[in-house]
Amino acid sequence: MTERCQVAIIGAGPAGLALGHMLHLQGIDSVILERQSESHVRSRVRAGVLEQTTVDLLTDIGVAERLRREALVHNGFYLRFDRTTHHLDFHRHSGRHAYVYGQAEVVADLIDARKATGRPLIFDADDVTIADIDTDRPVVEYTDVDGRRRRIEAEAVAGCDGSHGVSRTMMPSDTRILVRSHPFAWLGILAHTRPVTEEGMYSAHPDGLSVHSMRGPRLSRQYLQVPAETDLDAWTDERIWRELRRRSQSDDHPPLETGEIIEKSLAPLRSVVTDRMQTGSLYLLGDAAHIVPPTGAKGLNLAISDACALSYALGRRHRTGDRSALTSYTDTVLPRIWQAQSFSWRLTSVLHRFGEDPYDWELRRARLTRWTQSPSEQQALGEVYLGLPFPTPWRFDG
Ligand code: RFL
Ligand code: PHB
Repeated sequence: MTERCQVAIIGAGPAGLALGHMLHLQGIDSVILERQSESHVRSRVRAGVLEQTTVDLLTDIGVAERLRREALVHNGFYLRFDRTTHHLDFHRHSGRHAYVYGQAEVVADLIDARKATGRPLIFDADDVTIADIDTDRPVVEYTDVDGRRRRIEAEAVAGCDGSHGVSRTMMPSDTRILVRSHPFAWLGILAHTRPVTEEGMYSAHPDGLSVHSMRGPRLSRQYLQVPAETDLDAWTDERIWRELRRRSQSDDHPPLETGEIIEKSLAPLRSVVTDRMQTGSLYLLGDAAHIVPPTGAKGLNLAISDACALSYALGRRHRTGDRSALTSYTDTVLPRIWQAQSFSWRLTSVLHRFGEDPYDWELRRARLTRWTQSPSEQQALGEVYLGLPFPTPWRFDG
């Protein structure tokens, strides 16, 4: 059985769902295919910090009502080192904010918005394949929840299926994939405890980074830098709390509150950029094309920024037949992606422990000290943390 649509979107993460909504608002139809179940997608604990730029976009496309009510509004973040806590106030320089609102909530709001449009969002879509991307009639096939093979003929395919999806495997073999692996991972927890500071905190300890974020007044989200080959089972709750407490000790705040851990996960740190994000009628977005380490909280924001650029380009073709913005999609999005890579790498290299060398720690401490003392350094960090402008508007209004 063959269905037709303008855009086949693979993956119902932030990139795919946001793109689907922006296309809908421009009168472009799409089918979103998601491998996982709806409950799985709604409950995946991941990112939490949204740039002002992302929140402005979500507001503009009408999916930020709950976010505006429930998100925690932050001016910047805290840095802790040498047992001393410093606040970096980026809001002061720009009037802009960062918003703490879990990725699962963003995804839930986008799923609800999609359902309200009545356009197709298909969960449990197995064995997705993509063919004929060198034509204007690419074909996507999948097996539905009842085991039936389905076929969709589209005009474009949006690969929003993350770093383990099928879309990126369709890129030509000469596509350059630039990778930097880091020798550590983040062990993350969600716990019923009061966050240690009112805004998120990176604590740079000679023995490694700890990150203290939150999802609510009594719900903390915290991370520990651990070696890449860490076995999660070796980390009992007690060991996690001990290490979080040790790395975040200070002379100016009470010790960390401990409590029930309700989620535990391990995420390796990687930096990846596919420096060609399109081939024929296939376009890659978000984690399917690039990964940043979580330091700096850029991944979800970049996924939304790519969706915005592709929405504009598809809108332009739809309204005028002009393909120029589609042709230049990669060139349009890559500069902002590299700014995020650069920012994430900068934070990663200053905040993590890389080895035993005491010279290394002193260099990092010197950099951290500049960040806490220099308004111009803070302004520069804040420009990227709160979100550089998106490369294009989301809608073609010509
Ligand atoms: P996603 O969210 O991975 O969504 C891809 C979707 O595609 C589905 N899929 C398939 N569907 C059909 N067929 C297939 N063959 C498929 N293969 C996969 C998947 O099930 C999934 O639903 O990618 P997207 O949309 O590009 O979004 C990217 C973000 O999820 C990611 O960059 C962020 O989570 C990264 N990140 C953070 N980003 C931020 O902006 N702020 C943060 O505070 C932040 N913190 C984090 C993070 C990532 C972390 N981990 C888990 C690496 C903290 C952590 C610990
Ligand atoms: C989070 O709240 O999950 C979070 C905070 C800061 C980061 C990454 C993730 O750098």
